[in-house]
Amino acid sequence: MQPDNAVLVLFLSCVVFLPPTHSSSQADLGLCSQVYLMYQYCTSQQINNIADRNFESRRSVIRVGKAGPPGPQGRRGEAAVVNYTKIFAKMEQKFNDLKLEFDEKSLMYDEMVEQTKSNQILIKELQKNMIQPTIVDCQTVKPEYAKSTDEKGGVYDIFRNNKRYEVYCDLTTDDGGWIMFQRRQDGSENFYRTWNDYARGFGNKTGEFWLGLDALHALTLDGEYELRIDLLDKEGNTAYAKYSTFSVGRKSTNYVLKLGGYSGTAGDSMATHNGMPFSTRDQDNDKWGSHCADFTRGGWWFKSCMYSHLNGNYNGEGDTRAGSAGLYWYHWKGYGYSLGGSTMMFRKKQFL
Ligand SMILES: [Ca+2]
Repeated sequence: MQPDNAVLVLFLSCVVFLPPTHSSSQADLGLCSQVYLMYQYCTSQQINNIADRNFESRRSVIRVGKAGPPGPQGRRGEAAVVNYTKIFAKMEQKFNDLKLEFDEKSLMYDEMVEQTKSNQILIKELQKNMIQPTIVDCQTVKPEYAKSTDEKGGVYDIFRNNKRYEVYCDLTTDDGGWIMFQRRQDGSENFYRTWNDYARGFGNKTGEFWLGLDALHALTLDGEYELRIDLLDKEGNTAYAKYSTFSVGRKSTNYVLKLGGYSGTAGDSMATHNGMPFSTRDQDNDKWGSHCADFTRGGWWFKSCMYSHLNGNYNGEGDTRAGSAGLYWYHWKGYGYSLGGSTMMFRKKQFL
């Protein structure tokens, strides 16, 4: 039995069972009154104990009045109820602040990643620019620096005396390392050109082209070079001529040709041209009374006039007629046959 219930039983007992004598009844009723007050006190204490465990319910509880003992005093300046709404608001604000900070940091991270990528590209460019000037010919080119490639080689920049030359490198034929300076294959390029054109070069390095007499002189000036000429007829047959020495003189010599030491399968149709200056449609330096370059429609080291001429007119497919202006290599096909293609290239001699 709960204490407050025990007090209630005591109160009821004192009212029912006490003898109703006048002298003693008032004193007994006063006792009952005190017992009743004890019951009220116990009841109020029980209610307050429950309220202490629940702040919200505590607010709706009717507190004991002046008759009961005073309840616990709250702290000054603070609400009796915990303000969860305010706490949530502060937490939300803090969360938003952290999210903002995180977004800013993420943006900084992204910018750093982009900057790192740019720096890596810059470093590669710097390394390339530092390494490239040491590449002086097609024997030292690095595949990663190719501007374009095909099954035999590719287009590269090489450097000689601090000057850049864009060349096609044949990296396959006869152990590779060749700087190509002439290619004929389809008649797509006009070779009946002026002195300045032949001096500077023309055409497309991946197709038909002439590298240029200025470049030929600069690139064969120092050291010893060998020359290789590959020929293709209209039936798909090939032949080659190789010379163990090769150089082209300066402009003041009209780019005089020096070569010797023939070997190969095509026959030596260049020996006649050794020591001859270059001639073009607008500059006659040949030994003939007339104008070989004009007569044969192309620039060459003409004498009077030629046993070979690979810069003449290119006939269409299957057309081998030469006339006066075909692609000649006399010691392979004679004067009556115009070839289907040619390449001319040189490389520094290797001394083992
Ligand atoms: Ca002449």
